[in-house]
Amino acid sequence: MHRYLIALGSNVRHPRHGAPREVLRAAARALDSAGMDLEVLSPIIASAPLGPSRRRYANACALVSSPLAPAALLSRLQSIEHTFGRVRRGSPWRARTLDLDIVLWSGGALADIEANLVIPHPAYRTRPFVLGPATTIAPDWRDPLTGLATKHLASRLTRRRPTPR
Ligand code: A4P
Ligand code: MG
Repeated sequence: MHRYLIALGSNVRHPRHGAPREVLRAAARALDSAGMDLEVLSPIIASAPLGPSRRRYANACALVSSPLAPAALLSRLQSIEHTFGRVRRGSPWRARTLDLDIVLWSGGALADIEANLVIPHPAYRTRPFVLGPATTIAPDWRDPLTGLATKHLASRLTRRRPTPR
C-alpha cells in the first residue's frame, strides 16, 4: 500500500455539483471509488487565484492510501478530472473545473518522464493554497528534497519578513 497527498482545486461551477467547494466534496468521494481509500479530506479553503484566472478557487488536500503505483494513480486522477471538468453543454467542451495534483507520496522523490509525472509536485513549496490545507492533515510529512515538513514549508511562507527601516 502507498500513501498519497493529493491537492484539489476548482474555480468553475459544475452544473450538477454546484459551487467549486461542492465540486471538491464530490471529487473527494470520487477518489474513494477509483482505487483509493480516502483517509481524510482537509477543510476546504477559498483562495485568491494565482495566474491569469480572475475567479477565486476552492482548494483542499486529501490523504489517500492505494495499491496503485504513481503513474496509474495519476491516470485515475486525470479520468476523474475529465468526468468533472468537461461538461458538454452543446459544443465546444468547456474549460476544466477540477485540478487534481499529486503533491507527495510515501515512496519519496520520483520523476517519471514517460508518465510526465514529478513528485513532489514542483510548485507545492511556494503555494499557500496547497500548504495551508496540507498542514491541517499532514503537518509532519517531510519533503524528500528539502527535508522540511509541510508545517515548516507553510510557516516559511507566512512568516513575516523584517520590515526595512
Ligand atoms: N504532472 C507532473 N507532475 C504532476 C503531479 N505531481 N501531479 C503533469 C499531477 N500532474 C502532474 O497538468 C499538466 C501536466 O502536469 C499533466 O500532464 C501531468 O502529467 P494539468 O492538471 O493537466 O494542467 P494544468 O492544471 O494546466 O497544470 P497544473 O500544473 O496542474 O496547473 P497549476 O500550475 O496547478 O495551475 N490558484 C489558486 N488559488 N488555486 C489553485 O488551485 N490552480 C492553478 C492551476 C492556477 N492557480 C490557482 C490554482
Ligand atoms: Mg494538475
